[in-house]
Amino acid sequence: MLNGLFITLEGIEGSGKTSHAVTLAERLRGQGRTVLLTHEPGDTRAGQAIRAIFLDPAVSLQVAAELLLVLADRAQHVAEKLKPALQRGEIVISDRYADSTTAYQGYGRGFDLALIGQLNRLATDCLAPDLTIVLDCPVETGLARTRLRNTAAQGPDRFEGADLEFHRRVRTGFLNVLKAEPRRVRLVNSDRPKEQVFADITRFVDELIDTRCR
Ligand code: Z5A
Repeated sequence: MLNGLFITLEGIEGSGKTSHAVTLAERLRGQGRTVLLTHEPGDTRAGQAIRAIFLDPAVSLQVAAELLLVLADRAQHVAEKLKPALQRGEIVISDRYADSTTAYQGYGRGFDLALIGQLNRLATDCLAPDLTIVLDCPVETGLARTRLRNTAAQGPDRFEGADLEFHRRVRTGFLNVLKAEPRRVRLVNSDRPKEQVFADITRFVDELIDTRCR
């Protein structure tokens, strides 16, 4: 039995998922709640090895191989981290999850969406988030933010190096996920100051907690 709450943050690169996931976890912990802050790909031992191959632009990957790698990471993540934390009654915040596969490998790479849906059900063992927040901004804004960060650290990964059209298709993918599941998925405009973005995120999370704790 899963007693916890499962929240995912999704969106294009540089939309602010990681920053806001950290701030959200801090806020909830400050309220005395137990929170697992996690991410995909790469938050298990197997996942770290998968992530290294998955993101390395020097490693040539067929689209099917890219898809199967990220699904393998997810299957391990669900079994090792997500389900145990939810069974313990914790709040789980995952920086990316199954909707990223729909957006990147489906809309971005053009892989069959129905098949991705089936494979996602296999990889997740049918574990769906209680709430998904899609942080949305123009791709130019998101990529400019990540480029700023990359110059100081390292070069672009497999996805950051893709062309603008790819990133636009990914953004459309996330917006279509929202249209398909408006009860689970909420949109937040992240092309605004961080404080305003975070205020919207907390409103949706507080609504979820209020509904569940009633
Ligand atoms: N991928 C996939 O293809 N299929 C899948 O199923 C899954 C993933 C699960 C993982 O990369 C890659 O894997 C990802 C998709 C693919 N593509 N790429 N690259 P990752 O984990 O390394 O990175 P990411 O998930 O794309 O996140 P990111 O690039 O770190 O972006 P972010 O988390 O959305 O943004 P951030 O780190 O919070 O912010 C980036 C910078 O912008 C940072 O300096 C912030 O301080 C700044 N920022 C954030 N918000 C604002 C606002 N509102 N104003 C100004 N500045 C801001």
